[in-house]
Amino acid sequence: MTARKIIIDTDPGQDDAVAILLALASPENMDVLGITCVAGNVPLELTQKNARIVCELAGKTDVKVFAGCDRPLNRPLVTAEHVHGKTGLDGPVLPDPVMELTPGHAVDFIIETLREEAPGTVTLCPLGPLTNIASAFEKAPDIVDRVQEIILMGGGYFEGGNITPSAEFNIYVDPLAADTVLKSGVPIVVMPLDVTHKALVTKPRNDAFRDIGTKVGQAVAEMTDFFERFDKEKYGSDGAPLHDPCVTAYLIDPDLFTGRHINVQVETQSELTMGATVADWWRVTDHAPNALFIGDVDADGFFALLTERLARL
Ligand SMILES: [Ca+2]
Repeated sequence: MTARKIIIDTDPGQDDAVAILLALASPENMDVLGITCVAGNVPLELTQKNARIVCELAGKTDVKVFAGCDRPLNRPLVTAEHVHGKTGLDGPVLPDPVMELTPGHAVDFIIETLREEAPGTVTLCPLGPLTNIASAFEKAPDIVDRVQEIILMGGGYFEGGNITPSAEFNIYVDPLAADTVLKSGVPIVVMPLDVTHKALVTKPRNDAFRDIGTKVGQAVAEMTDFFERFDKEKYGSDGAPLHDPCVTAYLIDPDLFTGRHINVQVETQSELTMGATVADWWRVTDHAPNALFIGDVDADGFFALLTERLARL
């Protein structure tokens, strides 16, 4: 199997950081063409900086990191410092990045890359609001058919929402962008809260990160420690869900996950349910499937993979 060419579109975020580290630790599975940053968990100024901090933590300073959209398509930006801390990457003390942003706009990088690479060979991995991806599709409709697959973290159905009662954060921040992506016709895999809430960082799993005994293992343990404080209080669960790494883990071992090919649509009108992902899990309509909506994960297998790969960095 050859490594899949991917673009990681992200708003780091501790769980984004772990997803990026997993990708950078797995060159046989993923060739990271670039990391494109978007406003989400924290403003763009911080997400683009955090992405570079994470690359430096991994010792991969040659990765291209681009800044992208600083606000959603048609709504004011909503951020999540209450979860991720003021910097977005609270927890470990990590140095400011020395590596610089790659010149150019993230949206243009996505467009140019899809035009340059052979059709059907580039996979997009959005880990935040879908503003950059939707903007690229709108600016250059010719690239849509050239995308191999989109594997995204976002949405929720049985688990409801985590920013409003009915909406998951990434989709809520830019519902119009999510709508554009889900209607694009590109093959899509969705990692909703329904699956990420099963990928919980329990104490033994957190200890396993720390026991790797490296700078990366220590930093990951401290990041998950940080946002566990919030999630335990909120959900009373055993630990915090590690949302975004589900995306990059899927590229390594899709058999860890199970889901259904179904129709998924986004609410873009109602303020009450704005950003809700209406998933036809029970196939009660004849709306054509547009996504593989993941519902379950082999959590022990997922954390074993994560720990093994992070130990490489
Ligand atoms: Ca994220």
